Amino acid sequence: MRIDVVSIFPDYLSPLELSLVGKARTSGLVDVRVHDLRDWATDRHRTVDDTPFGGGAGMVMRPDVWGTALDDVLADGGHLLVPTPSGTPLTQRTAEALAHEPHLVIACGRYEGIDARVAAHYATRPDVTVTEYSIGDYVLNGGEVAALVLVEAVVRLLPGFVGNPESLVEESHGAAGLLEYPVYTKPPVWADLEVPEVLLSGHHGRIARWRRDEALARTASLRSDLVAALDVADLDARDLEVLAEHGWTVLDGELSLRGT
Ligand code: 6GU
Repeated sequence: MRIDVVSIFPDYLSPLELSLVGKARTSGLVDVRVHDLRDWATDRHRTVDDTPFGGGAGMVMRPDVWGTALDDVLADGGHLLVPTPSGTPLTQRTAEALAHEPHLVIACGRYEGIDARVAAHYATRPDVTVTEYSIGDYVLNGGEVAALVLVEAVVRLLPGFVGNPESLVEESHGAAGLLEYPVYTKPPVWADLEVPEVLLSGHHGRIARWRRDEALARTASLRSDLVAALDVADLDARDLEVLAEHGWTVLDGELSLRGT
């Protein structure tokens, strides 16, 4: 996979050299290239922004500078990703889909954002897909951190990245649609807190059931949106019992929360 990131703060993306993403780069799994948007500016001051038409606070990034930059990095097509708090939420499903693509380009905006014609223009190219995405309901100063988030979420899913592919299945927001169960290691007692006895029992069936109960209970407590999205066909009698303890019942084949 190839990933190009365009930013006016290329140093902000140096964490991509570190840790597992850095290892994936070294091993040739992914080719990450970080570009300075100002390299495509044409004036002496390397200007990339201007005042907004219609007035208002802040500066808007110019479409002409972005256009020459993106024409270069998207010369052979690709998936253009634009981090913005007004984009569609980035989910594990998005990351899984992007992990199958050969070429991602991330256009990091700063100031009040990028002139809206940039996304509109590239969306008309048959060899380019445009996705504006958000990493949550809060505002960042620019897209760089959101670009790091996307690269890490996608690169760890590339075949050959993780030693044990099973660790990808059970984790939070994996295929089961549940938050992860709590995990423990040695020592068995720490700060007067004991590791749940079942985990020391060696009964693999009981351990699996306990973990699923914990995942269901945690998801029911913290993320009713995830419970509502579960497929009842994937739930067994014990699953429904745990969910019932948190107020969920099946009504017309759908999970529904008591009092709603
Ligand atoms: Cl993707 N970009 C920016 N600038 N702010 C954000 C965001 C993205 N997601 C949440 N806040």
